[in-house]
Amino acid sequence: MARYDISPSEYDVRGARISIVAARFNDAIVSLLLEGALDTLDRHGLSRDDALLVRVPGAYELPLAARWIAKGAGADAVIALGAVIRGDTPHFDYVCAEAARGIQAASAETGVPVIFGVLTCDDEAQAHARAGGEHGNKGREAALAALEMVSLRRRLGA
Ligand code: INI
Repeated sequence: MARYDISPSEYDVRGARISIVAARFNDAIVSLLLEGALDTLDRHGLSRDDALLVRVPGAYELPLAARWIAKGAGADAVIALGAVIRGDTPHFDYVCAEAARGIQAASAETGVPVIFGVLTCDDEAQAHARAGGEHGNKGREAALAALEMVSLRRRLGA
């Protein structure tokens, strides 16, 4: 049976062009996700000097910028990073829903993996716990997902 179950030690990402689009809203959290993602790319041999970093106002703007990058900038994968934290109004639900839906649509429409690295949390403590705290760093996990998808695409010849 042919197997396509690629572990980090088997990633094939030499020369991969990874772009990151990061929301500026909740920057204290997003910067931690960004550092986790960049450090993970470094550890897999991709220089942060070669990565494209684009900032947008908030998570709601991530999908459109990701689509622009995926279509125009020759990216092998785009990592979308943001942090949406629940407030007193339903605004949170709209921002989360559109970020998730739009990021999935950007992937489907362009064929470029667009990775969902957006925290959706009830409060800042939950966000910190997932941005280098007790639940790890979701920016790091998003970077690993991007590297795995690049590797999978190369192995499948897709
Ligand atoms: N954007 C975020 O990235 N996180 C949030 O928590 C957030 N909240 O809570 O409002 C948020 N709002 C801004 C939104 O993403 C857009 O930038 C704005 O609505 C302009 O389109």
